[in-house]
Amino acid sequence: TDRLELAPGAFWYPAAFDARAQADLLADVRAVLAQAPLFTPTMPRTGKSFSVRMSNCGPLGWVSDGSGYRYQSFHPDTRQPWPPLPDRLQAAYARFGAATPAEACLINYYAPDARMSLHQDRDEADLTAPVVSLSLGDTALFRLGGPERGGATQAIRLASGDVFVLSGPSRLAFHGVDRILGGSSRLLQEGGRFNLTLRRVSCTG
Ligand code: MD3
Ligand code: FE
Repeated sequence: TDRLELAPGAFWYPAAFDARAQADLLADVRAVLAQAPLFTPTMPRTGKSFSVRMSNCGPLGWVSDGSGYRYQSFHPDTRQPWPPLPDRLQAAYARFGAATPAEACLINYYAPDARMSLHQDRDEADLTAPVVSLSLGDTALFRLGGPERGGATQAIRLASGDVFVLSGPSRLAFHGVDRILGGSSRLLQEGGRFNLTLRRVSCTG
């Protein structure tokens, strides 16, 4: 698998998963969503809805609502525990460099008009473990910055089957999704894009 280091600790693996592997990963996503449907997160304080819809699997899941951002063990709407993390996703986390098991897989769904503004991921107690991101469906115009808001950024097209790994000095890099290239993939019959991020949350691995 090709590996491009875009910044220290930020690795892009274009086409890491072939069409068959993408279909298998998508089947895992569909099975999770049958148990834990996509929810619409809202911003702390303002209550404004995200354009991205989300779900999770694994012991912990990331949520956002009027009270803040956090990891919790249950779905914010159904109040049911998150479904288990599928073996194939746990294997992907190990394959792309993690030394401890993932505790959370955040599933982001982008309709073609969804985006995600520039942010840092810092709700995890363990900031030493990598975040491993898998893209399925339409291509995203992803933006990677540095550790400070307002610094230089680079734009990357993340396509279906691509993997992105954030570790070490890039773990606290600013990043976001400028837009989705609607109709760029036929993997999802409904269109749009799934992004899966596999994460360690707690420090006791
Ligand atoms: C850089 N997701 O879920 S994935 C997120 O495409 C998130 O859905 C985007 O940002 C998406 O928080 C980007 C690539 C990614 C994931 C985590 C990172 C880049 C990152 C953590 C630190 C720095
Ligand atoms: Fe993020």
